[in-house]
Amino acid sequence: MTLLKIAIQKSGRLNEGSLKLLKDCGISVENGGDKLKARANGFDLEVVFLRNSDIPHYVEDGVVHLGIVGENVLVESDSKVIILEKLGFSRCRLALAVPKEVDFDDVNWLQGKQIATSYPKATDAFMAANNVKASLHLISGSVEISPALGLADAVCDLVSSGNTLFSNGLKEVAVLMRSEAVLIQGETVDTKVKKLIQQLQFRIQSVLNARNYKYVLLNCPVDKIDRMNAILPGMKSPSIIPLVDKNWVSLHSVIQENDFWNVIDALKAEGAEGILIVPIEKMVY
Ligand code: PRT
Repeated sequence: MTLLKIAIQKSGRLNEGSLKLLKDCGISVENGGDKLKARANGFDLEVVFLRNSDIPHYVEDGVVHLGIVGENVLVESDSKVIILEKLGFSRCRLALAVPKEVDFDDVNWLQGKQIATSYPKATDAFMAANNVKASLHLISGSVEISPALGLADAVCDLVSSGNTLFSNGLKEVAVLMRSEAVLIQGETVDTKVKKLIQQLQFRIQSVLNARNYKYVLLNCPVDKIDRMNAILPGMKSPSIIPLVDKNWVSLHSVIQENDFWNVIDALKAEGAEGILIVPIEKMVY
């Protein structure tokens, strides 16, 4: 029997989101103690627990077929892997920050300065693209403290809420890249493994689609159906359910999460009533 092997982060910011994604795909995994690997239930899958930064190498070498990593890690790694899906969790940005009292007009301020970072390749590429000559101070953790210690003039680090920068008296002045968890695959996989990857990817896509959409039910006057239809994007077009009151119908459709409030406001303005919003568990095209 062919067993698909996937590497996920052993502990850290990606671990919970990776296990939750698998769970939503109907795949449960025991994530206990010092276990380095576990056989999953619900799919022919073995899960290997590794460090985020090591996962691209294991995928490239074919030790595992798939991996879930932070996209930013791929920039720093030389591994040849393919991104199959962006997974929508562990979102962050790699940003340049300087002490808040600095009068930072543009990147030329960095000429001849020291930048502390754990992400040398992305930082070097940014400086080269902007014709800036600065020296890098490579630090593996607590990068944000280095300007206060006199070790660097600026930092280049991952930011999500921005609280760490703020509490270290720094301000964000440029975004080098945006990152989220991604599903990666090696460049070559055999046919049987490819089939399993496609099955798993199909499940993942159904889960991600569902996370991006909400199911909406509303009542509207019959003479407003066309107006509502123009507002509701839906998958094809809304379903119409007759009501006991012949002058009204119930419309059912789906709305994309990022457009949600605009659509609801427009529906209300056109006279929609009794609007119900329901989460979707899976969405299969
Ligand atoms: O040890 P291992 O190699 O497994 O993991 P790792 O060193 O990559 O560490 P981990 O678990 O911290 O991060 C895993 C991945 O999560 C990263 O590669 C990113 O893709 C993603 N991610 C998302 C983040 C953050 N958000 C984040 N905020 N990684 C790190 N941070 C740190 C950042 O370095 C800074 O120190 O959080 C601090 C800033 O957070 P805010 O919220 O104060 O802005």
